[in-house]
Amino acid sequence: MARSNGVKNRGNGAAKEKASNGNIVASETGNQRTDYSRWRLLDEAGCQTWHYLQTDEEVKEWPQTIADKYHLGMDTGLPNLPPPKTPLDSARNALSFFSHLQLPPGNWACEYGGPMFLLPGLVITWYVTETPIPEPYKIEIKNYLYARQHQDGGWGLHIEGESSVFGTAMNYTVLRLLGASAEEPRVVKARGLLHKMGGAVNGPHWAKFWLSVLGVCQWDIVNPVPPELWLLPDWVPIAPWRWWIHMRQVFLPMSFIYSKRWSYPPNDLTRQLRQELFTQPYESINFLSHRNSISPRDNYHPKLWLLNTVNWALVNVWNPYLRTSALVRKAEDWTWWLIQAEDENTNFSNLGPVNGPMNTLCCYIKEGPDAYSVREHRKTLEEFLWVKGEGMLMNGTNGVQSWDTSFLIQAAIEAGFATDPKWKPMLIKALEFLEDQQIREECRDQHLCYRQQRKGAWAFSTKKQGYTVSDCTSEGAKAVMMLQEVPGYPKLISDDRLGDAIDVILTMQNASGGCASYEPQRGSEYMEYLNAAEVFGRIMVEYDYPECTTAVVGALSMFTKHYPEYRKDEIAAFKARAVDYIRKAQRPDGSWYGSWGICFTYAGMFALESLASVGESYENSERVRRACKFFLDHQMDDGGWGETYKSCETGEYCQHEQSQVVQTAWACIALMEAEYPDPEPLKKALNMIMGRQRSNGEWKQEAIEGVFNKSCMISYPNYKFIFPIKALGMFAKRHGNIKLL
Ligand code: LAN
Repeated sequence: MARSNGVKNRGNGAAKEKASNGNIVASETGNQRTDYSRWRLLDEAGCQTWHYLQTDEEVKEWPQTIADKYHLGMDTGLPNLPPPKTPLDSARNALSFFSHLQLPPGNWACEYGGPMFLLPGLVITWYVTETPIPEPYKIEIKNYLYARQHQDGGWGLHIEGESSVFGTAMNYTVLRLLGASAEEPRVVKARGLLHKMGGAVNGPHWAKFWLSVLGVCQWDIVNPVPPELWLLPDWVPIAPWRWWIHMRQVFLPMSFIYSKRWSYPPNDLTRQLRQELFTQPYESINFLSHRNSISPRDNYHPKLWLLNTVNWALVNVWNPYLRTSALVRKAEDWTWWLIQAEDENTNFSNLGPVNGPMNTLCCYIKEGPDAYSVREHRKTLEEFLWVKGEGMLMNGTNGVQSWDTSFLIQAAIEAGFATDPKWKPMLIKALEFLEDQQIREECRDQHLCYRQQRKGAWAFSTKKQGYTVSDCTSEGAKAVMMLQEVPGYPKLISDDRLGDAIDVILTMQNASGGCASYEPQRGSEYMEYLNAAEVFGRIMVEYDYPECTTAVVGALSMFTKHYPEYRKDEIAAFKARAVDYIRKAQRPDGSWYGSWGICFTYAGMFALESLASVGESYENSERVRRACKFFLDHQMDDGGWGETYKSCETGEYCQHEQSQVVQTAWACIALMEAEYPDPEPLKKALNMIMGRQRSNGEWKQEAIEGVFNKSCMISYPNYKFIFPIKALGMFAKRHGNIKLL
């Protein structure tokens, strides 16, 4: 399909919502809007990109699908379904709706927004690399930012978070770079708030870094990011290869750019920004003195004395006196080698939405504007973009492909739908997708670039991105094993290939017995003393996660059932230690802290699944009874559960004012895994879930579901389909498909 993103006719500025061929119109709020009937989502083997069609011919040739319309917030025209009475009626209606959102390669997609610090990195990168930004993108990114602007005029770290300097300074900059006038009332309001918070000098490290790249701050304001650290021998306890992969892969290009002190040459617009972002004239600011200035709203994880001392020494002793040019060259050469390895191993997708733009900039600095690397980066950066009713945003990864597809398969099987001929084609397609997305070989120079074994793994998004995650591999393997067991389904993934997945999983255990995310823990948790990002917690190394550990336990248990002989003793020992970790991670009040979903509700569901896998239930385990009590103590009057994101920040359960469909489904699954004997709380909860279902089978979006690094929330919009289907299905299996509504 031809790709075309420019806009020929720049709207007439007068019409209301409907545009015929000019595409762009002004809405009632005065914003420009693109014509939503022209957006299309293209999914090529899981690589998802949005396209804005120019001509009526293109529109005719490439019709808009139901999935396009749904994601764009348009009317899907899907019919009303028979009103559900039983849990399976409700699950069937939900799957009926959700099946229309499956994309041609077999996967599901969705917005994966939430963080408000991602678009700025991308837009600044486009701007400083002089990458043309298509007009529809400019319009819809501005729309998104206006739609997400808080009452006070600012933006937070994530969509639900209170306004901060990070969110406000960066998104203000984006609006201006995309053409918003400094006099536009919403921009004026944002600037007012930013000034009230002390201006951009009070931003965290990453804000200072990006603004220095743009040439709006001076590099002196950025705390050191020395690439020399990459020259440390591997045995050194703080060597970067030991850090959590997201931190080291961001640190890598950041240190290269920092070392170059590269800034975009000033122009009229950036000179204006120099005056707008601060509370005093740019020329009078002593940038060096603001290295550690930070507003309290941004300072989630204040830097500790150790890091402040190290930074002082780097700025005052190391940089001026000891950092020889030979050392600089060596460090830059090695970081550049590692950057290229990352690009090559991910086909320029890169690990995530922060290092993607940064690596792009490194290639631009090193190889020039028209280099192959820069052109490839420009293409893959598109895969981070998403369009929804509110406008265009940047996703937290290049999609949720393998993860959501694995979960959907499992939920459908749980509800007994796999044997229904109606759903077979959909599930076979989903299986084909997972088959296509299993990673089949190791990376180039795996050990030199410190990559984890990955042959046989699944990534969270795509094989192209190519990073194994303990639970993504596990959920993928579970989905495949479960579906290939069902009579009538093809065996697309051989025993050997499942064995490869298990081999990867077996490399993932921490000394504690628990599992982390991308790799086992490689360094001490004391490394958090060197956490320089200020806005996030628990970022420096991998940790144990009950969620990831449970997925691994589940995959290993299922695998041994099918293949009892393969690495039998290792699997048994791994599992025993993993479940032991789950037991130890339980808090005295019966709960587990969740790191990837909000929060205790999410982790509790997983932990109880782990315990169930070794036969611990309400009847025979005090631990499980304690966990059930924790859940039941938090059930709300309407039968649901609701926990706010504050739980993740504070580490204490924070009650939401309103019950949430997704969390209620998680809690029901938890109680069922525990074999809680009384079905009444479950009936009440499922009754609430069914009551909120629309007549076409969908549920509407409620509060944000996911989290990372304790402080930043992220959306998992497909969870509102997947987990209710699973909970309703499990209930029917255990307590009968009885009338609930
Ligand atoms: C994700 C998304 C998926 C998530 C799960 C699989 C759910 C989890 O169980 C393991 C960790 C993982 C893979 C995960 C790690 C951190 C990610 C990649 C994210 C939360 C999505 C976005 C986030 C990434 C770090 C965002 C960029 C921000 C930085 C601080 C670099």
